[in-house]
Amino acid sequence: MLNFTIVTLFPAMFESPLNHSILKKAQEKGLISVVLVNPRDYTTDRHRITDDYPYGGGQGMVMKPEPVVAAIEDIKIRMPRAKFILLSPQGRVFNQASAAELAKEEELVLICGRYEGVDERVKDFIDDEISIGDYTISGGEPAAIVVIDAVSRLVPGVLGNAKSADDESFSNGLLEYPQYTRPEEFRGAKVPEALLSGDHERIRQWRRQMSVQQTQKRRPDLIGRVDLSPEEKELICNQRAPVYVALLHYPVYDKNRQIVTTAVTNMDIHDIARSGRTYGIKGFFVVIPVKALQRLALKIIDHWARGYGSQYNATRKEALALARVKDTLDDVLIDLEQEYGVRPRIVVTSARPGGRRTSFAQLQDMLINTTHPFLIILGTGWGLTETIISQSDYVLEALEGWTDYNHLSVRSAAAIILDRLLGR
Ligand code: 9D3
Repeated sequence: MLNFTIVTLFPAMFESPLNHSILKKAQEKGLISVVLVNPRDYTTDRHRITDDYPYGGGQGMVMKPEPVVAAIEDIKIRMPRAKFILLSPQGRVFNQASAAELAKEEELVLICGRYEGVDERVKDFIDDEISIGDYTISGGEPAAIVVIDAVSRLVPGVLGNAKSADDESFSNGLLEYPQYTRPEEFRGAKVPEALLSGDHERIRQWRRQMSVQQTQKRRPDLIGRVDLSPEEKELICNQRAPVYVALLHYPVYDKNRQIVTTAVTNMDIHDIARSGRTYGIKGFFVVIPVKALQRLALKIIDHWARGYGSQYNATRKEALALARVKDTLDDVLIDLEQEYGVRPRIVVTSARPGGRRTSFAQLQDMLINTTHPFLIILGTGWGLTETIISQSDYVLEALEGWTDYNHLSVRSAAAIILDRLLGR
């Protein structure tokens, strides 16, 4: 049994939502109960005033503390164990886990704010503050209804046994699979064949695959927290754009903004290859026009990918097998164009401020919704030249801490960029 007490200036707003369907039945069965309390009944002035002007000026009105705190204190006498929750845009965002926490309580008091908010000192009389999401609604009442609905569903007996089990199976963190009912064909759109097969194992697999695919496509923010099988992870990897990384040793700036060629380093090649393999990139190009340095790069790669080192360390072999050496960026583009039949989208990184930047979130979205190849170009030395940057399709936002020091090594930057774009 869970009792909700709602503190609201507009009790009538709750009449209809509480008197339909599941919430109505839950009350009839005595599994939940709802009591409405109006702070206006706790005013002491002739006009029963509940709001006032904000100190310091500004738009609108603020809920006065006296009536709402009087209501809270009165409720507390009757229900000493109740949990007091203020619904407000400043609260922590409500989700299924918060609903599950609240469903363990016996007495919940939901306080609905109105106007531009409640006097800050009311917060000394509450246990928690909840928002239902990042958008503006006119008051706490619709939010309280959302909380009551989500919490009540988790009270034992409110849903039928079958339905609860059903809900349970979807709290696996994935979006639900697509549902179909009759007719078998509607305006030319057929029900997927797997669902008509009668083969329960096949139906289960189809539903799971659709759940994973839908979640990856529409809610990439959720997919990282889900336990996936190796096959499911591979499905996700193969669904997104093929990503390549190029480490450019020419043309790049030196300290004095002169265009130079930088030296190949053992550690950059190893570490970027290993990061690349970890995050599932398709290839890693080391771009260096100087023949002697090319030979050095090839020697490092071949030793580990094909030579003695490949027998000595199999995981290193797997990473360095991604690496290829190229004379110029154009050679990389020609290679990829040959493989995919289209010019790859070019992404550059630049530590220098200014210009139009693509955010990591934007680029992450682009990688999910396309099969077009992407090439991320990393500069060595003091960074990529303006000419290279002007050839790119996207300039990624700079990596920044909260200090004015910004000297990441290219291999550290590579790891951070790959994690943000391709990490779970
Ligand atoms: C101009 C600043 N606004 C704050 C974001 C003022 C304001 C707008 C709307 C102050 C209060 C409200 C009323 N909203 C709620 O009381 C509320 C709410 C919400 O607006 N969004 C998400 N969850 C909630 S819970 C309560």
